[in-house]
Amino acid sequence: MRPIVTQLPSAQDLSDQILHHLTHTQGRGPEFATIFDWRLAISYTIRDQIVTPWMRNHRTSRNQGLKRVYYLSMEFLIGRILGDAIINLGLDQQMDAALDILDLDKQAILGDEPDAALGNGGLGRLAACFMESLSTLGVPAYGYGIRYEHGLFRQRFEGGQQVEAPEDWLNQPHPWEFVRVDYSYEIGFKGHVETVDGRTVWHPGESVIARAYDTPVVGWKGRWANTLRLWGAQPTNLFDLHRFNSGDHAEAAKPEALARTLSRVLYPDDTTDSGKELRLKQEYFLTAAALQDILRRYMDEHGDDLTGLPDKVAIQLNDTHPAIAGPELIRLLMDEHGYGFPEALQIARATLNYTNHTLLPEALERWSTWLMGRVLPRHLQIIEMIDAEHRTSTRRPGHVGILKDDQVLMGELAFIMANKVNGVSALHTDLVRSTVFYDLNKLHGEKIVNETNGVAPRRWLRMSNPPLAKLLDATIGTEWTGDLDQLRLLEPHATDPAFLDALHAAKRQNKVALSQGLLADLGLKADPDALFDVQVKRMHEYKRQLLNILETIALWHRIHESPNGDWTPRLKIFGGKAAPGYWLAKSVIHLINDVAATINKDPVTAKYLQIAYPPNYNVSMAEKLIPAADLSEQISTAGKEASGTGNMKFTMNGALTIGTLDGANVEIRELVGPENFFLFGLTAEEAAAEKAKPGHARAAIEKSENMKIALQLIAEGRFGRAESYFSVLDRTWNDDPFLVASDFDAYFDSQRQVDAAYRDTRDWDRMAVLNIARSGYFSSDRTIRGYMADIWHVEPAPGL
Ligand code: TH1
Repeated sequence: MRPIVTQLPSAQDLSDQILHHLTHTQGRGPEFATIFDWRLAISYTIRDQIVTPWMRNHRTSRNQGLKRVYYLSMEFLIGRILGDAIINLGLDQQMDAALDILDLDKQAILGDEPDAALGNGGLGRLAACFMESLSTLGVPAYGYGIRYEHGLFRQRFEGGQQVEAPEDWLNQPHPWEFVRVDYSYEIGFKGHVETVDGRTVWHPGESVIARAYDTPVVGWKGRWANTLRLWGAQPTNLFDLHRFNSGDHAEAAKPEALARTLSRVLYPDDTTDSGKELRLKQEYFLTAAALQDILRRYMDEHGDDLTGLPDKVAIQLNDTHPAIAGPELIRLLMDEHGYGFPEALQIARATLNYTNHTLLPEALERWSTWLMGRVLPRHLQIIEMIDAEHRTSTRRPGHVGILKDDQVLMGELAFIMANKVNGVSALHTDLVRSTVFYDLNKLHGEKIVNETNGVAPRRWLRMSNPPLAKLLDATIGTEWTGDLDQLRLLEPHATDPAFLDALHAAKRQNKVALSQGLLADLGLKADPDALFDVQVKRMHEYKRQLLNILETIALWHRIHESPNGDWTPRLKIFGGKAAPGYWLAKSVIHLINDVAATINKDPVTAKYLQIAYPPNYNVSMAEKLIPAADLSEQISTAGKEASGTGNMKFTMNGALTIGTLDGANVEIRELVGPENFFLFGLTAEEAAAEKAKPGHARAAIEKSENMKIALQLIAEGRFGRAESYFSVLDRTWNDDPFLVASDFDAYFDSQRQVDAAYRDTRDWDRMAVLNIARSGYFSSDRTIRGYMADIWHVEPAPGL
């Protein structure tokens, strides 16, 4: 293939184009332009640079009939786009110079972009990193999701308690999307099913239009760009004028009301199934629109014979949320294209794959057959056929199946319909085999594979940590950005004092910047030389923010006992949202804020201990906090965190981890070396055994002086009225399902080892270098290569 010579625009070109867009797209002269106007002009200028490879790649895939990957996900937690696009296009220096010419403040411009928060946490952010890596590797791919008008809610604290406010990123023009009015599909719900001449026809009782909104996703060096296609709901044209004229306005507006609610808001539950009818409709809306689009494109390119579908199409289901894809694809093949059930089943099975992201029972989706039959009557019939076929073909009637106790088990459905099923870390995949899918794994031994998660180094290192990126470039060259294994070249520098000084200075620069932000936003005066100890993630009992805050209280008490002791100064940083209905998680937020209020104003301990809990943790905040962290808290109850991806970002940015043997922590520890990782706590196996012991909580608390003190201080009302956290205290004493008490002393002791280690600055920095140098495995490029080889059987486009 002819190499594509792309001339990068100069700073002057960029500034000319920005002024052009400011005038001709924004309709504003420079003298009246706001930050917003400038940001849009700059975004259009950068977008122009992406559109060229995007269209070229599109043609290549089509003309050469390349196999494509389709990633179906209810969540894409994208964050801001502009800064990442500039980096990926390799235009950062030119853009800096262009902004100098125009006398604009880059941080103010980038900071003006709202986060696209179309996801809850790790699962949605993983989908976004995967889209970037697919483009970086030049794999033809589409991401399919929902264009939620309101992303994840905004979090405020009032009296220390979480208050939710709607998020409205689409209240202002979004410069990155292209509306495709011509790609619109009708999506039906409810109604009845009829058989005419042996052919089944579903007559939906209501319907909406799914309209495509495309965002280009550009990869490293701008060589390839894929499409994130988000579906927005539009009312069908069935507006009932007759009804309206006869005065029945409510009834006439129904199609509009359904359309408005479908893509209105993201469900704010992370790792919990809400079981609501609207959620099932959203899942079907995404899936049905995506499948119609995939089949249309396939038939355009390869004709009407759909038996070849698996050769050109690999579909990945991001958890069970789009698992209705199995029945829907069979329905399309049978009812719309005339295939028989066995053939349709075979085609669908060869095309679909399923990623499991959690073992938590509350996250495993199940729908009552009643609801499924009402919303998707034809699909319930097909699910019954799949279930019956599976029971017969595996000769295990009544053993393992999709339908159980009048419920449709979506995990079982996804598993049975998938060619490959994958877990997201080595430990998690083992547990998938031995627990949730124990029976199915015995029947289909080859189906389950592991693909350990990863994160995009362009966003999570080069973009978010300029001081470190610059040091890496100067030390090992720039190739690490597209080939993260090259970080290995740093290892010899771990003993080089000059390099260690430079690394220390880079980290300190990030800590100073963060301190300035904390002062401005929270009025907190942080000492940049204190140990920055960070736990940022969704608030959930299994993630054990409670363990962290109880340890903080116990430490505070110990410092009080000997205020002239030689304590290591620490800033404890928390960040994260609780699902609005998750009362226990919300009372942990309340507790952390109350403890922070008390400890931060204590003059006796002020030098040694501070707590910061900035509200509204999101992707953009992660980009500031992670590069400034010394210590990464990954302290979930072993066996509960499927993988974690924040843990990888911290390691890459030179934080050391204090953590349990859970999820990808296991692999992080093996790779960076056990001597460079602070391990504590029960293993998954030990934890399961401990939980089974009656009275384990009380027994563990009785044994731990430090835990008792912490609980007692709370109960005494030292941080606020004890009644506020009664449910948390009661659960800890009497149930403690996530073993905070059993792991408390081990955690406390491990933290004291952290204190000691941090005082030896040289050695700490040496360990940080080794963490960075050995983190290359956690690039999502490596993960995507794994999916390509083991699951999708696709190649990059020729020449990439
Ligand atoms: C998360 C897992 O909890 C986390 O361990 C993992 O790193 C991440 O997925 C990516 O693999 C999950 N998020 C959700 C969200 C919902 C349902 C299940 C999960 S599992 C809504």
